[in-house]
Amino acid sequence: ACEELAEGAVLLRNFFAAEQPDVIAALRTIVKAAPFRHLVTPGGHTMSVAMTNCGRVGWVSDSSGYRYDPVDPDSGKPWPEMPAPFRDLAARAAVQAGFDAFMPDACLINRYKPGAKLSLHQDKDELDLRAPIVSVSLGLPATFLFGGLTRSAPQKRYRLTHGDVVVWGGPARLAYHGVAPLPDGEHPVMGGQRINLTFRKTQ
Ligand code: MD5
Ligand code: FE
Repeated sequence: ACEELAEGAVLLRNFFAAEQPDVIAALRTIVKAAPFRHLVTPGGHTMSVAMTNCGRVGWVSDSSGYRYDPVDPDSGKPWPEMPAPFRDLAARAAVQAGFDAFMPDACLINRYKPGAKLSLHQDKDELDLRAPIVSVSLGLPATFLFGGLTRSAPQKRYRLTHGDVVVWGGPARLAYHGVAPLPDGEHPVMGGQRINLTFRKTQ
């Protein structure tokens, strides 16, 4: 089932059932090589969401700013490669949403434990804003906040659950968005956390 949340934003509920075990196995391998860490924002705040990456470049933040970096600053090594089940899932979702030939070069992996949140922001560190962003939700349900093109625009709330995929493109690509503090819970596959895979074409 395909649901248009807003112009350019397509929600695919429970999209990845078939390849779920492959995706989760690949995720565990990535996290062993590049463990989750809490990044510090340029303003000096430690993020409540823990992050890691796979792909040619990874999103990082430190006191000097945000950037996409080919090297994991914690290990000094390249980020783990983007595994085939990740690539396939992202490409398939983009096609389903009406984009084709989506070739992400970065996958930011966000981990929310209860209480973790993502404040309202825009994703604009990527050079090609015509490419969509594909996000895959795993584990505990979260409330996603979807605003408009200005910080003060009214927000809609969507509950995203395990297996939901959202393709953010067109006018939704630059909308302000965030995630409300994660409620406590236990998910049968993922335990007491929510993980979001965010696929991007950065160049
Ligand atoms: C998350 N992550 O649930 C979200 C999924 C991030 C982030 O926001 O920056 O790591 S990606 C949601 C997204 C991306 C691009 C545009 C819009 C939403 N949008 O227009 O609402 O951890
Ligand atoms: Fe974002």
